[in-house]
Amino acid sequence: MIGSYFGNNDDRGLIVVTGANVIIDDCVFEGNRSDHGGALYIGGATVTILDSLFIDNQADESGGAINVTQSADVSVANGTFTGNDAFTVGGAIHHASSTFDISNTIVYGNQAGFDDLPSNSSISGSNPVSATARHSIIEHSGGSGASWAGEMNLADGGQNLDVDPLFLYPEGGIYRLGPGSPGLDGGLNSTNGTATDVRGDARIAGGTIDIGCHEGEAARVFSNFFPHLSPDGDENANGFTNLTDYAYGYHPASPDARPRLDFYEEDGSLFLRYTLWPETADVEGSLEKSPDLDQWDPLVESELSEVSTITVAPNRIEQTLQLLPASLPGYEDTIFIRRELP
Ligand SMILES: [Ca+2]
Ligand SMILES: [Ca+2]
Repeated sequence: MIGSYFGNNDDRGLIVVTGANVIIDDCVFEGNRSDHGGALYIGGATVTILDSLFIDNQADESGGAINVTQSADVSVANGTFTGNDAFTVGGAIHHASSTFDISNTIVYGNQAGFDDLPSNSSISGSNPVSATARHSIIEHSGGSGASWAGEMNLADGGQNLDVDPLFLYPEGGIYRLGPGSPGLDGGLNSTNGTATDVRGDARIAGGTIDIGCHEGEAARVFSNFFPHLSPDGDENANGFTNLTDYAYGYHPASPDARPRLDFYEEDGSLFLRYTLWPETADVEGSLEKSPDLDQWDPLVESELSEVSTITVAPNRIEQTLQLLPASLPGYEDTIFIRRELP
């Protein structure tokens, strides 16, 4: 089974039972719900899961995304599990009396009702035939070594981390690895022989496979945040392009987007204030000055002083800059400021 989408099923995405031998590759399981294993119930079968994404699945009992049981033999390589929820244990995965191997996989941001053990929100297990995790980011696992959460009944195969994977834009459903993600080049090449990741890009970049279903660092640019929107479109019909809304820290589909550059005077000083997404690589925008709206020159660093940068919403910061008039000869009477976007 390659490149399928299983979404919003009220009675789970897929059931694999005794005798079956299945490969699941480049699949997305989203928003499925069942009693055991919101997306997948694997009873006694041999199943290999590769480069697949499990988001927002829900189990009324154990295994928010996957339930592995009845002497099944399951291996997961380069999975990404987030937003899954189990009523009891195994927010992402529950394994019982089975062989279970997990590698190069992200389990982060899942929930379980039985939260007496923090690891229950990620993975729970009982009576394994054999179960091992390696080269994975598993929230509440403690990471490889002495702090490893043994109650998962999952052997520590080494190189496991308990850290934020730094998804690019999880609030917007973008689970690619952002700049500086610990998942970059964190995997073990030998556990996954596929040619492509879940998006169809080359599975190994930079010589070492990444952790999770996506390969490669996703730069903080418009096309990665909003892959389905054209920069020149106007999704929210506010008169500004999608790229301009984004450049001013707004979601292009938000009806409240009001891109603007505030320019104001206080105590005899001049200030500029605008919002933007932090650390974006494409819309820093250059500030320009003009005495007459005709001739425009760049505002250079010595003419500006950063007053403050504050976070005003998820993925949105507000920056205030002071203009230093002493260094702006020729602009004593009038100055026009604009922010040029690329
Ligand atoms: Ca890589
Ligand atoms: Ca717009």
